[in-house]
Amino acid sequence: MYAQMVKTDTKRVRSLDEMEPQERAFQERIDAGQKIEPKEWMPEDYRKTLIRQISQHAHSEIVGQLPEGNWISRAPTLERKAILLAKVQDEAGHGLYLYCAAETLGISRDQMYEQLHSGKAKYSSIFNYPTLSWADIGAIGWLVDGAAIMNQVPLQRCSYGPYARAMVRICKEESFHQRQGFDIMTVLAKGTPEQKAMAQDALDRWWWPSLMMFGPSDDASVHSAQSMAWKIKQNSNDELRQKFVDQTVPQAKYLGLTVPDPALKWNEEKGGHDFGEPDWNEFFAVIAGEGPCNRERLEARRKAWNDGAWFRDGLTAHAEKQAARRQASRIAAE
Ligand code: BYC
Repeated sequence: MYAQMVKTDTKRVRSLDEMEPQERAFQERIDAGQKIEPKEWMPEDYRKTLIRQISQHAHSEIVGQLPEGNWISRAPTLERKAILLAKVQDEAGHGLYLYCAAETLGISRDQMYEQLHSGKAKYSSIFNYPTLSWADIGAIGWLVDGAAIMNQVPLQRCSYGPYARAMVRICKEESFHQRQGFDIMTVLAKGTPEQKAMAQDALDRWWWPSLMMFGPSDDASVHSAQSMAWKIKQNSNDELRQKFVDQTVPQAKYLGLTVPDPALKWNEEKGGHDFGEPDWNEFFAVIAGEGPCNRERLEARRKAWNDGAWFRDGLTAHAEKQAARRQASRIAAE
């Protein structure tokens, strides 16, 4: 099944000599490390790639609120509840910065929501898994935010200015999120045998989906080569996955937890870990809408959109009234 799902239309990246003068000048600016700003000329495919990636990223932040929001009312202490509430609110903020960055490319917020609600736009595979215990909130902060940071720190150097700048604040907040997750895991892992078992169970269930966050392996990645040539992506999916494993394995050791991968082994020669292959059949099923929670997540987003219609209508009516009043007083003053 996996082989069938791998798209074969990977585009070959064209050399400077094969480009028209305008595109060549654009590529030379990218190669020189210059930022591209909204009103400047850009190839249509560059614009489309950015809209796809940034809007998917924004949707991930918004849908990502759901599995964690599930535990706000059941957090074990008032302090944990306040911290989780703040984290979930941060995710909404990240979504907003990213939607704003995507809007500078000529797509409207409503169009992006429509693409999410119709199932046309993707969001991160990771949020299609359920949060079954409090330890899952620790595992999400530690592993999911940890993977997000690994992926997003290089995005601060993305060639498109508004995306790169949005990522600066997002990365700072993600670091706090990762620390709070690791703190939850530390308390559980050093707690009673039952608490430690909860932490291990969460690691067992979130490890492989976290590795899948980096996307398919490099040979199956359709967009990487062109996105790297445009410096939208700085690293390949496999490079970042390797860095994540190397960073996280010592943290699991510190916690006294076992990474659920029998193939995991330090490789002295390469200076990194060897590790097993994620189940790519599962990954492609999840991104095709067949994960454990896909339907529930989309249904929750559609419901939120429909429930908020009266509020959006009210805001629009208010803005129109204000504009009409301003117009009337301008005419009266003339
Ligand atoms: N999930 O050619 P490839 C967060 C799709 S939120 C779903 O390698 P690309 C957080 C890919 O879109 C984390 N789909 O693609 C929030 C493409 O399909 P289409 C979100 C995936 O774009 C709240 C196809 O597979 N982070 O951190 O070069 C709380 C082929 O892939 C996934 C971002 O969005 C996936 N995991 O590379 C806590 C970061 N992987 O579009 C945390 C920005 C691949 O052709 N995005 N696909 O239909 C990226 O860096 C890149 O888009 C990816 C994929 C590395 C994800």
